[in-house]
Parts: sequence; structure tokens; C-alpha cells
Amino acid sequence: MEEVIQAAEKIKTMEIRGAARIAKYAAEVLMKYANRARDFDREMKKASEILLNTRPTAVSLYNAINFVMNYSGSTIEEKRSDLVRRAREFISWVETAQQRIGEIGEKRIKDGYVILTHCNSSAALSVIKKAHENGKKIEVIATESRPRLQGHLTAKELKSFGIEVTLIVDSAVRYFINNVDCVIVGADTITANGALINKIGTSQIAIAAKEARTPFMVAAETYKFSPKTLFGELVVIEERDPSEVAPKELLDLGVKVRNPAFDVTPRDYIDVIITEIGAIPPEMAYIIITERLGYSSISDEELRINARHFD
Ligand code: RI2
Repeated sequence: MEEVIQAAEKIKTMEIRGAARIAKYAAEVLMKYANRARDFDREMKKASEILLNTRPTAVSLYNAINFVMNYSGSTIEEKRSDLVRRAREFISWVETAQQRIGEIGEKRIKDGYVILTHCNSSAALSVIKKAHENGKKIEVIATESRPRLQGHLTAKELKSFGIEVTLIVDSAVRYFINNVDCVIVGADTITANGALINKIGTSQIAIAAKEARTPFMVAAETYKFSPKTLFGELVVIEERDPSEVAPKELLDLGVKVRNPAFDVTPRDYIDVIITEIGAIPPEMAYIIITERLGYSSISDEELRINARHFD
């Protein structure tokens, strides 16, 4: 179990981060651990709980773990090989979905576009990179994304692809929004009513974009849609340590610091969600959860048990 605990620590401290990356990593960790588990059901359940109790907001983690843990079989060997098969399937879902999102989303990017992005989203960057690959001359404005500065990762990544990028502080978004042709961000979770939960600051960008009539697009694989919200649960917004925001001397003075990692953008601000199965309006979230993720067949009670199991 030590390796699972270490893996969980990497997710918690954000050494491994990004909604898709943590989901894929959890599937990889479960797959490896399955080869070692002896008291199979009990040990796998324990491992999945440890991984799930790391970051509460990105539903991709919950969906990945549920997907992998939905194994069946009558012997331990059968269960093990079914779990490994499911983990592999999830990992390839992540990879192919991001590629598809790039192909679908890049059609929304015209030659000469200036695109604003926030934080560091592999799905959003897949769209931007694909547009560049297809010969479109584009420029990107990347917000630095306080407090963890994931915008630096975005700037580096785009630069290494040969894409022009300008880094700005988060509070400069409205200053630049009239120079921007479209906004594209990723998602940690999309709720049943089409709201987006993404890196803190996303909703302010959405407001600025709406005011300036700038299209606001979200790139999100279907495993970022939340089945739990269909059954009425609210998304838990992770609050991280104050030390990420303020220096010790300020904290020692007793200054109160709040550090929510995510915020909520209502669906009215979203023009389109680019998923691997198409460019859809946020109103289609319900259909994705029921028909694509298959949660129409699960009873309310089953879902509650499931949710409790992972609490
Ligand atoms: P991809 C990140 O969260 C950001 O909020 C980003 O928009 C989202 O995950 C999706 O990332 P964090 O882990 O899955 O940096 O598109 O807190 O890579």
C-alpha cells in the first residue's frame, strides 16, 4: 500500500496535476497495484479510497476510479485481469479523447486568432496546438494563474511548440479582452446543469468575455461530466493551504487567507463545450451523463452507496 500512499501524496501536493492527468495516473496506479493485491476486493477498495481522497473537485478522478473499479469476475485472477483491462481502456480513452478534442475544437480557431487561455489544460492546449499544426497563425495570451502559476507551464509548452505566447497577470484579463478573438479553457468538472468548475479565476474571465462578446469555449472530455450532480450533490470546491498565497510573516500576523482552487462558471457564459464526441452546448450535460456515461441505469440508492463508499 506504500506505493499507493506515495502516489496519493503526489496528487495532493500537485506534483501530478491537471484533471485528465490525475485521472489517468490513478488508473495507472490501480492497475499496477492490482498485480500485487492478495485480498483483492478489500485491498483494491482501500487503494481506490486513498487515491480518491486527495483532490475533491475534479470529477475525472472519481470517474476514473469508478470506471476501473467496476471490474467483475468470479476468481481473483479473473477480477485482476478485468481490472487491468478496464484501466487500460480508461487510459486510452484519455489519450484518444484529447486528440479528438484537438481535431474538433481547432475548427473554431481561425487564421490570425488571438486566443486567451487560463491555467494549464491539456484539453485546451490540444485545440490550440492542433490549430497551429494545421498551419493557422495564432497567438496565445496565457494568464499566470495564481497562486500555483500553472500559466508558466502553458507558456513554456506553447513556446516549445513554436506558438507565440504572452503571459499576463490574472487581473489583466479585462485590460486585454478586446484584443482576444476567443477564450478557451479546460474543465475540472461539468455539472448536470452545464456549469463549469475550473481553475479559480475562470468565472471572472467568462464575465469579461461575455461583456466583450468574445466567444468562451471549454475543452472537456466526457469523463469530466459529473454523475453525482445529477443526483443533487454539489461539487466540493477544494481550498488549499494559505501558504500557497501569502508569506509566513503575513500569516504569522494573523492575516486570514482564503485559497479556493476552483470556481463556478454558470452555463450562460459558455458558448460551446468541445468534447471528444462533438462540440456541444452546455445544456447537453444531462445527456452526456445519462447516455454517454451510462448513469441512467443506476438507481439513486446505488449512486448514494457508491458516493459514500468513496467519501
Ligand atoms: P486538463 C487543472 O487543475 C486546471 O483547472 C485545468 O483547467 C484543469 O485541471 C483541466 O486540466 P489543477 O490540477 O485535464 O491545476 O485539461 O488544479 O489537463
